[in-house]
Amino acid sequence: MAKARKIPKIIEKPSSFCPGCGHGIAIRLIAECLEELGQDENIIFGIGVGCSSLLGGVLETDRLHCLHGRASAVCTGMKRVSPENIVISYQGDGDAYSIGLSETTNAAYRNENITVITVNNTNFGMTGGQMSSTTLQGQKTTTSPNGRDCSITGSPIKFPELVAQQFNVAYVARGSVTSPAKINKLKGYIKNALEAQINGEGYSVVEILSPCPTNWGMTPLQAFEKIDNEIVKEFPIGEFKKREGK
Ligand SMILES: Cc1ncc(C[n+]2csc(CCOP(=O)(O)OP(=O)(O)O)c2C)c(N)n1
Ligand code: SF4
Repeated sequence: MAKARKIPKIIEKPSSFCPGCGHGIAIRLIAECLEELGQDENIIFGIGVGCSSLLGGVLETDRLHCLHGRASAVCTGMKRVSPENIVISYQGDGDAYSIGLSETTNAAYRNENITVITVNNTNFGMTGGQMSSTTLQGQKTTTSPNGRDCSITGSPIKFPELVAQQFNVAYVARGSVTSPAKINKLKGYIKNALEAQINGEGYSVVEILSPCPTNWGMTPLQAFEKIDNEIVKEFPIGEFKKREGK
């Protein structure tokens, strides 16, 4: 009989995410990585506003719920005053790249020694599926009922690509949760990001392509297929900046 997987110690309660949501997988992976790196009692989360904020109900850990979009700035402060702690900013795409684009970008620009995990489900999930900076051209949302028109709204923001190409940071990757193989790869990315912080190498960011079946009006399976067939074409997965010497 297959051995049951051990639940990380800091996972305290079941999550309240919708069925098929990717946030739960992301949080589980972060908890596993923290435990395997011996950092699960040394972590402070800065948590964004949105479904990302439900992390606070799942993990028994130190955390600060931040004003909308400001988690990177809050994490910068926490890390600077308490450099021995591991600090993770956990945010959605709307929080990190729309409302908080300035704070998110400036922390990367300064190469702050923090780790930012952004869950990109191409919309504002918690408030009912409005268009965000990552919504695809033509994608219908509650605020783009005819499909996003990038000639008016600008094109989807590719934050990992921007940071990897323009800033002096330690580690940048984008992963997905749509298959066990991809989840394992993603776990490796999260671990790399945390190791970069532990070693004082500087800023690390991992974006996670994540389904939002509720607002996409799909079954969980259809939502996974949308990521694999459509979303990865706009947001390719992989490592965009590897750690030096790794
Ligand atoms: C200052 C402020 N503006 C707007 C809101 C409303 N609001 C709550 S969650 C949210 C969207 C979050 O979307 P995202 O970051 O993509 O996270 P998701 O829910 O998809 O995980 C918005 C606009 C708020 N709480 N505070
Ligand atoms: S609304 Fe979307 S992002 Fe929020 S919990 Fe449900 S599926 Fe997840």
